[in-house]
Amino acid sequence: MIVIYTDDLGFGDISANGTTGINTPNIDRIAKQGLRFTRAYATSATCTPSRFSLLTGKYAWRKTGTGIAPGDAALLIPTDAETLPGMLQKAGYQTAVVGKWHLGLGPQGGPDWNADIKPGPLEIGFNYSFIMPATADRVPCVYMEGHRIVDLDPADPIIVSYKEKVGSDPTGTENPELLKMKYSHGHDASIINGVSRIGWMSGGNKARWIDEDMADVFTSRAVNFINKNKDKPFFLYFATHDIHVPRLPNSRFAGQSGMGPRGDAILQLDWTVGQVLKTLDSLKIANNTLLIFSSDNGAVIDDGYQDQAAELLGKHTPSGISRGGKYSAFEGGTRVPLILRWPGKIKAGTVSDALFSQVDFYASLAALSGQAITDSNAPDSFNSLGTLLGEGKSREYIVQQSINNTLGIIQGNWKYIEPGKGPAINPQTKIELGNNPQPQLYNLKNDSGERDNVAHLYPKEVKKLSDMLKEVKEKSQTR
Ligand code: NG6
Ligand code: CA
Repeated sequence: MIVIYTDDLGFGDISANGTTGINTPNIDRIAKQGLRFTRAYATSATCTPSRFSLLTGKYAWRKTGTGIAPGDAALLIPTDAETLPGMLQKAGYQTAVVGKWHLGLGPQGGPDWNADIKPGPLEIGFNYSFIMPATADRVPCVYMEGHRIVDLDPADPIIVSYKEKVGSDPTGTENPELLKMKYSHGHDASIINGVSRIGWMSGGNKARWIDEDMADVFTSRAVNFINKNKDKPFFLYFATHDIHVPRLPNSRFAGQSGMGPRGDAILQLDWTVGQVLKTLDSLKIANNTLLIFSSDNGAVIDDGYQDQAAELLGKHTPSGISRGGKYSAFEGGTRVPLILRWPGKIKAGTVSDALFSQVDFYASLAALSGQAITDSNAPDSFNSLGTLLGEGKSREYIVQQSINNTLGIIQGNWKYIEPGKGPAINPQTKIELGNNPQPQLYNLKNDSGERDNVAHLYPKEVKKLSDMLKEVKEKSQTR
């Protein structure tokens, strides 16, 4: 099994979903040979909580501290509960994470970057781990393999702070003339590889990554893992950096999309997917490998760097027909691409309009590998294996979480958004966040763009959905 989990890729960012402004032939090939979903959801409109839910089968909003994690956060996933990779390990799978982590590392108080960094992926069920600790726009800008930072020179130890400047490296605020890509908001601290980041770091000079090589580095580690494990059951959680900021694709892709770095990053992502497909073909294991392609949250245009994403967007619609984007309680926050391929098991070239939530991967893959889930684990994960294989049955309801922890619930074509605190629009990203002090109700069938709040016309529907949401929140387990 392989899960390619992309970052900030919107529903409308791939040609498989009908976009014409950009061509993603490799991603489209998964769809041609498999099943494409139109109503699949990440649990949250940001990265950390979506990943938390994916790996634990639990809504992240049940646990405090699972919002967007700083780069020096402690491990957010408890080591004493079973996880998705841990469950698959028990089923005899070799498990790996390659790419973006962003779920914290180390004990309370955060990691000591210069020693063994644990607990982390290896303590929650992965046999192999090659990760960036948080995001590419957060320090420390280094890779980690297992418990250690790759290429760390003990004579040049790493210091990281999210409170104040450490060391004497230049920063975005002090030395903007050193920047190859300027920030638009936030991202004004330590400069690494000509780009200022969130947070400060010093030391670890030999270990620092080159953003332009990142897709190559992660792809080679993912391909190596597949090669090494081709004869055994394996689970690869391949969490790409693309298309998150800072968008600095390799020179092979720079300038190729006509949409600037954001579009070029999509082409680089498509190349990455192509390398995985090629590897499965050449090893002749495509037919017995379930391949899942999705994203952790919806699209964002300006996420903090002046990379011309807005200026060069043209007619491209990253969120497709949905309103809002990353961070939002509107559909653009969590309705994401989902495509599965499993030749012989999933019918080629099919499309499903069934409701699916990523929180269900856990129980669905448990069912697939014959594992029972004990009661306290994966409390919100339902076995939706049939849906994933194309039988078309919708999840009973979908719960969505915005950056402001405003929750929405979808049942059938109705969507309810609870009264939310927080701005209606984020002034920096310009994204409509879906916060409204009044209840909101939309009929997604007639009004997929959530333009017409009909809460006042259907008070019974509002009551039904708000009661359902209340029950989901009050219970500690929905499964
Ligand atoms: C925000 C960052 C944004 C991005 C996001 C996390 C600022 C102003 N914005 O706080 O750039 O890093 O966090 O994205 O700093 S996520 O996809 O990992 O959730
Ligand atoms: Ca993300």
